[in-house]
Amino acid sequence: MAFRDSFKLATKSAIRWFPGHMGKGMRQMQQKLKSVDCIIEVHDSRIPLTGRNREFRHTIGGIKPHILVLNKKDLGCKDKSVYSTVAEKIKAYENIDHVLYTNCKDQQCPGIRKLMPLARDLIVDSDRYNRTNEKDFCVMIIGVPNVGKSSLLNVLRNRHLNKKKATQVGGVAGITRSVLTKIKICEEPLIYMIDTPGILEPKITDDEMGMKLALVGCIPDHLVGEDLIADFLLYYLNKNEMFGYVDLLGLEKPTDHIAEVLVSGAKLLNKTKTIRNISSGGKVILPDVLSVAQYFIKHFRNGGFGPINLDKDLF
Ligand SMILES: Nc1nc2c(ncn2[C@@H]2O[C@H](COP(=O)(O)OP(=O)(O)OP(=O)(O)O)[C@@H](O)[C@H]2O)c(=O)[nH]1
Ligand SMILES: [Mg+2]
Repeated sequence: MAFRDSFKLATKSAIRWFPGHMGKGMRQMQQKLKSVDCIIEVHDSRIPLTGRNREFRHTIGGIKPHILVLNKKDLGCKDKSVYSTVAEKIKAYENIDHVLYTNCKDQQCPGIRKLMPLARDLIVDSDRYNRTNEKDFCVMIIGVPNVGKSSLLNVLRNRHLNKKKATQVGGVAGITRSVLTKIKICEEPLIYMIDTPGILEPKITDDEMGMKLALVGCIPDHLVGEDLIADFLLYYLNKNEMFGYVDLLGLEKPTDHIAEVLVSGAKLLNKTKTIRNISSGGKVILPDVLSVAQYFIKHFRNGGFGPINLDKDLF
């Protein structure tokens, strides 16, 4: 059976989610740069090459030591050889030498253990300009929404200081709304960290890039539409011959038609909604396709289809 080999949005409009707090956050981050020694950029390991905000490189990156943390590695690719291929590619294109993979749900994860010693070494070896005489180190965490920036700060603080959560975490994009005051992470050496709001590029013109960001949850679902995200997920699974959705949603065989998938899922999961027929006044029972789309997306985000590297084709 032939499946789609590319995904194009029906309307030409770019995916856009740049609420006021993002522009403000970017300005606040620039203002704080003077008191920062190192940048930790967090991104989702399921999309190591896609959707990283290029604005960061112009306004934030460049002169300070820069570590790229590819988080949620429990959901991304588990193949260690891919880790080094990704790191090499990023090094070649962007001049970022330090790439670590982390899982914030596991304090013992090697990437979490290595992160603070690496930041310390890079800061000690760097030119600290106006901060040469400061005894404490300051690290700023940046990245697109919902990749785990605040979770990383919390897990590091817990690991090094045995302290509870200091910054709010949540399953939807846009939890941290402003650049926070510095939070102590480590005593020896004294390291502070600044949490920041997730910031996307103002306009995402590449359809697949936008859909990958939406699928991993960097953009609120309702803005893109759960049906569209579900269709992109179906496109991706078929293209990569991952047919676990067939049983999950009660189909007989793979299909590239999202409506077929959602209606079948509604039947299997008994998800229906009752609406009133305006002309007859009677009740009509319809499949609740929206709630099946949400179920399908959630299954992917919980790792139900196994670890996935959505950027596989880009290597
Ligand atoms: N599976 C998994 N989930 C994670 C990991 N790190 C964070 N999360 C989850 O990802 C979601 C987003 O985490 P946050 O720490 O709020 O992300 P953020 O980057 O601060 O998000 P914004 O403040 O909205 O920009 C939460 O539901 C976390 O529990 C991880 O390593 N693995
Ligand atoms: Mg946050």
